[in-house]
This record gives sequence, structure tokens and C-alpha cells, in this order.
Amino acid sequence: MDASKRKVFARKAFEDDGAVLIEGFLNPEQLARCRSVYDWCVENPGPLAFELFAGTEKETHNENANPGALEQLNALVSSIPFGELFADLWGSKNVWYFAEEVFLKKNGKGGRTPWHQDTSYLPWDGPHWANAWISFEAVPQRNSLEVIKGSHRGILYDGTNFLDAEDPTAPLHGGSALPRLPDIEAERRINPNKYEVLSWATKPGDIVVLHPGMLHGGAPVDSTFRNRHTLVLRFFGDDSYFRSLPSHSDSGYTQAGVLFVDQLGHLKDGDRFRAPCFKQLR
Ligand SMILES: O=C(O)CCC(=O)C(=O)O
Ligand SMILES: [Fe+2]
Repeated sequence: MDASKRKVFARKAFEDDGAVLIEGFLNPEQLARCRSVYDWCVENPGPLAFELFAGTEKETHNENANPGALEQLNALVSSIPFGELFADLWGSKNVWYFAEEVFLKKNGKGGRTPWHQDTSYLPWDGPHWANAWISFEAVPQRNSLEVIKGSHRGILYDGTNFLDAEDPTAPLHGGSALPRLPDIEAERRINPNKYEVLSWATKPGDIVVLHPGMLHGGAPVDSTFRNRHTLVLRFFGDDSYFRSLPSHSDSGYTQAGVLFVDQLGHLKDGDRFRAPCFKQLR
């Protein structure tokens, strides 16, 4: 496929399926710079760093929006053609960078990242949102990110609280504002075809781009693929809106979530998602 056909394919796949693999997006030098920011985050955790399922076989290191890494990340995303990628993928004039998330599953431990939608945690609506999922190892398909095809256009469920190692659907917010997540893994064990799951083996330099409103989860590491170092970078474009989270949350979330809450205080439901703290790339 030539470059222009690849762009058309990626745009259609992202719109229809919610996710697409972009092979070889990062050259080795860009990938190395992503890795050094990732390593800095793991070595210098910020206030929201969290060990998922701490002390169990499922333990995964996770962090969102480390304030100490903000300047490095803004410089990193400005130096790599993410602006061009997302302007093409969405058909958006403007592109902004939101923040990062890190995942580390090591030594053959680190369970599945439970199925969830990022939009249960983040006050986001509209088509122009994307996660760039970057893993630094060559990831076999069975250990990779999994997404449910087309689910970015489906129901928004409550999140998982990521606390109950036995129940991956334990609600984040609770109450009745959002329906409880289905237990997708349990349903897949009974009927492997119940959900149309997409996943890709990836090579270093590949990125998986996914709409954060889709149902997605991360397969575990195991005895043959023992370590997964993953950096997720999040972006938004013209057609992106503020959508408040439930007014009641068992997890103490505000209606703007837990990230950049003060900077988002001026936004009401349906407003364009704009705030000067987010780096404009285009
Ligand atoms: O890599 C993973 O295990 C999960 C990724 C994820 O949840 C995300 O990209 O938002
Ligand atoms: Fe996620």
C-alpha cells in the first residue's frame, strides 16, 4: 500500500472500528526518546502513581499525568509528527496533547488490565480523541492491547475501580448514572465469539491508535513474554467536548474527573474541550 492509501485505510479503520495499528510510526531515535521519558516517569512517580492489584500476581505499575514529566512530555510530543497523524486521521485542523499514562507489567507478573473505557474516568465526548499506545518490546498478539470493535459508538459503562482482583466489574462510581460493565472475560470463556475483539502483535516503533471511548483492556504478561513497558499518549482535536462524569462517585471523582480539575472548572456539558494548559501541536 502506498502512503496515501495507508492514510485512507487508517482513517476508515479508526472511524469504523475505533482502533488501528500504525506500523513503524516512530523511528528508533523517536522511540528511544519516548523510552527515556517513560523510564523517568517510572523512576520518579508523581501523586497519582498506583500499583494495580498491589501484592498479588496481577500487580501492574500505573500512573497518569505525572506533573514532574509535563515539560519533557510536551517537548516529546511536539518533536514527533503526532499533530500531522491526528489531523489526517480525524480530519481536524487543530490537534492538542492531553497527558500520558504508563503501564509496567514485569517479571512474568502483572495481570490483565481489566476491560474499561477511558471515558468513564475522563470527562470526554466526541469523535476527535485518541490514545497512542506505545510498547517498547515486540509484543505478541496474545499479550497485547485488546479492543472491542466499534464499541466507541456504543454504551458508556461505569468504570472498574481497578481495586477488586476478583471482580473486574466492581464499579468506579456506583449509583445508577452508568450501567455496570459486563464481565467480558467471563463471557468470552463461555463464548469466545461473543465480542468482536481486535488486537495486534506489535514491533518497537509501531503504535496502536484507539478511541478512548471504546472498551479495551490489556492482556497479561506470562512466562514467555515477561515484561511489558507501555506508554500511552492522549490527544484531542476540533470535535472534542466536555461531558461531566456522574455527580455521585463512590471513588471520590469530581464531575471533571481527577486530572486537571481546576483547569477544566470553566467547562459545561457540550462545551468544546479547550483549556490553555494543553499543548497545541497544530
Ligand atoms: O496497556 C494496557 O494494559 C492498557 C492500556 C489502556 O488502558 C489505555 O491505553 O488506555
Ligand atoms: Fe485505558
